[in-house]
Parts: sequence; C-alpha cells; structure tokens
Amino acid sequence: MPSPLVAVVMGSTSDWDVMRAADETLARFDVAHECRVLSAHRTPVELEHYVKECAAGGTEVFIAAAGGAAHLAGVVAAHTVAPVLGVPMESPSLQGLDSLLAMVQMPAGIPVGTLAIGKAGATNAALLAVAILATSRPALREKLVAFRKEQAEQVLGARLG
Ligand code: RP5
Repeated sequence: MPSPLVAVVMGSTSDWDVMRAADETLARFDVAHECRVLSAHRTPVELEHYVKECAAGGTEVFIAAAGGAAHLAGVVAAHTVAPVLGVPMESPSLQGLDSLLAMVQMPAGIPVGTLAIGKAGATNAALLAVAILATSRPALREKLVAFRKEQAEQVLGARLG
C-alpha cells in the first residue's frame, strides 16, 4: 500500500463524527489521504510505527485530532519532520479548552500547528494541508483559488429574510 499524501489520525472512534469534515474536505480536493484511529496512550507502539512508515513512504502532511490530555499531535510530531496539524476535540468536561491548551502548548523544538476546536478546526486542518501541498502543485493551487472564489460568491449572493 502506498503512503497517503495526507495521513489523518485520531485518538478514538468518538472523534470521527467531527473528523469526517477533514476527510470530506480532502476528498473534495482529490488529495490522496487515509484516516486512522491510533492513540498516543492506547496504541503507542502502533502509532509510532504508522507515522514512521508514512513519513518514509512520502506522506507530506499529518493531521492529528485528540481530546482531553490531547498529546497525540505532539507524539506524531516527535516521529516526523513533516508538518503536523493538530485538531483539538471538544471534550465533555471542559468543552475542548483542555484539548486546545494541551495541543497548542508544545515546548519549543517540536512544532504542532494547532487549529480551532472541533469541526471548524477539522475543516481548516484539511484546507491548510491542501495549501501546504499546493505550494509545489499548481493544479491544486488553482483548485484552492476556485474554492475561495466559490465561497466568496456564496457570501455575496446571500439573501436575508
Ligand atoms: C482522546 O480521548 C480521544 O482523542 C478522544 O477525543 C478522547 C476520548 O476518547 P474515548 O474515551 O471516547 O475513546 O484520546
């Protein structure tokens, strides 16, 4: 199996309802990607193996989603020099503020680009992954420009009442 261009990992199946937005966004841009459930604490060995295998096989961007203590994205970043985009999941106890603070507070040296909590973060992580890939892929850049144009037209064409 060839490595996906973008690897999307999440800590639990309970994250999938939100992370579906990243999957759908990457699919919209025809970006080869794979979504997997792998946990930093429940499956640490398999996670390390997956990240190293993807990175060696040509994966260019990782997206990692987790909630609560949310160390998944940091652990992914520890095993690759490819860009890692983190999506904090909304948690039942602290509404995702815990996930956000855990993810965004990476000590200097191992960066994680942290997006917004929840679905907006999932969508934007995918769009940012597309933008990263588009720096060296003119066709993908064109698609991104068209997406922005379509979005602007929807806003400008909105009729209220
Ligand atoms: C994290 O703990 C997962 O990313 C999820 O957001 C959270 C809760 O996981 P479950 O208890 O629902 O499996 O590891």
